[in-house]
Amino acid sequence: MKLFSFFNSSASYRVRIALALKGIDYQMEGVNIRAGEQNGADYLRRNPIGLVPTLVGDNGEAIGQSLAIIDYLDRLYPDVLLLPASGEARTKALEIAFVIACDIHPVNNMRVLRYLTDELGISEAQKKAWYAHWIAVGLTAVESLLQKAGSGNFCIGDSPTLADCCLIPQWANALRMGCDLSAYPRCRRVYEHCTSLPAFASAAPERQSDAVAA
Ligand SMILES: N[C@@H](CCC(=O)N[C@@H](CS)C(=O)NCC(=O)O)C(=O)O
Repeated sequence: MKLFSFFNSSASYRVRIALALKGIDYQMEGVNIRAGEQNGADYLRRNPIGLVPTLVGDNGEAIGQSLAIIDYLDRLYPDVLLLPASGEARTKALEIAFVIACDIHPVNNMRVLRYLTDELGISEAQKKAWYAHWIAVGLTAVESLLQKAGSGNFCIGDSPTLADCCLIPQWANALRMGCDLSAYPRCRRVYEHCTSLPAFASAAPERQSDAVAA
């Protein structure tokens, strides 16, 4: 398997966590999204939306969208299931994952932020305020879902799920962007516990071979 990813991309980080939790060996090829490599013809042939990550499976098929990739990995490697097979835990894991992947992440994606600054002319301070605003709206919801789920070291239950694969990268990004995260103690506990585990630690941006200075 080959993962096309960027070290600082939170969607790539979700997939790296899943691969590490399942103990899957894979090759990594860096796609420098700051330099626009995600919009090159070669990359677009594999992933027409022009975003990372893309996973090329052992059969040569390219899959885009981090949540679809994790679902694919769950089908192929079901020993460690990240999307619980059934019941309330599955629904709760999807709900948290979707708040992060569908509601928080898209409005704070690099191309959206660049459009705001480069095309609409907002200032760096306004961009930071935009980012922090959507983080606050989204993490307030996640914190409340964690409370409902009775979270502890993980978002749901006693083992990692898709929800943790999404929360850890989103929290790491918010930290990097200097957001005030004091109002989300349940999220913080999950982040601190998960990042202390070897699989999560090995997926961290600074541990990737394509990591470059900001
Ligand atoms: N829904 C996509 C989101 C992918 C995504 O937005 N990736 C970002 C990095 S985290 C990206 O490639 N950004 C490049 C850009 O904004 O041009 C997924 O889950 O894979």
